[in-house]
Amino acid sequence: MLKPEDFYGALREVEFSLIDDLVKKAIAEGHSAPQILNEGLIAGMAIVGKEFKARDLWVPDVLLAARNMHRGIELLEPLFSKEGGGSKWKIVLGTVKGDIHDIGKNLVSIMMTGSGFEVVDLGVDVPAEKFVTTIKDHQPQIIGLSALLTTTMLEMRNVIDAIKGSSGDIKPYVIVGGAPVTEAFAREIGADGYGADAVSAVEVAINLLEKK
Ligand code: B12
Repeated sequence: MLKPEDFYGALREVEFSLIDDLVKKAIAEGHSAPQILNEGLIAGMAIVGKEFKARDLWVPDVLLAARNMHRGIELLEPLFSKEGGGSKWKIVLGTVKGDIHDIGKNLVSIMMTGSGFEVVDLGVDVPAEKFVTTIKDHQPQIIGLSALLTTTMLEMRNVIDAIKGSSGDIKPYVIVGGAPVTEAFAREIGADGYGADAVSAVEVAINLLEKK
């Protein structure tokens, strides 16, 4: 059993050595990458989130935890990625305008890549128009929008309206996610799919594409 408190401790460290050791040890002990991610890193980050909410931690602490989380994910990434094979589908991913949270989006990117998608990652704070121009340039089958704030989740509706209202011939499916987003909200704003985590993100995308 992995202990979330151990990962929490490593996420709070200034040095990378603790998170490196913990993730490498968990791999060596035979824990699977999804297990290390969910029971270790994400569970550890949930404690950081709780303390941040309770004001026991501050933005610099959370930034440090985010940096360490990225490091841990980097170590797991090779275990998720499949070798070879041309990409069958393309997804454009981005965190919407006003929002700079990217840990969840990056996990979705890793899982999509590992499942045979070519990923065009637009990063964070992405305006609606950027999604529209990228659809013209890259012709993806799926757009994935991420938002972590109750304020920026509303921006998802603008992006969906901009995509639907654009003049281009290509109208990709739009899937949405991020901690405050729900299935009901996704339906309300006209998204084609919602994923509660990175694994469901892939399942939702593939279900949409295969029903075509
Ligand atoms: C890390 C963090 C930060 C870091 C972000 C660093 C980074 N590079 O991402 C920093 C310090 C920068 C930050 C800043 C802020 N944050 Co912050 N942050 C968090 C924290 C602690 C963890 C988020 C996280 O990474 N979770 C782990 C990942 C793996 O989970 P996830 O993002 O939900 O992603 C999963 C799913 O949602 C899904 N998913 C995600 N994206 C997508 C996309 C698609 C298409 C699909 C299908 C699925 C999907 O799959 C992912 C993998 O399983 C949360 C607390 C929390 N409980 O969420 C607060 C939190 C989100 N932040 C919060 C706040 C308030 C802020 C600030 C406003 C603080 C401030 N006063 O400045 C700023 C806002 C900055 C901005 N404009 O965006 C609040 C939001 C409250 C609200 N109701 O809106 C939270 C909830 C903390 C709290 N409880 O108060 N934050």
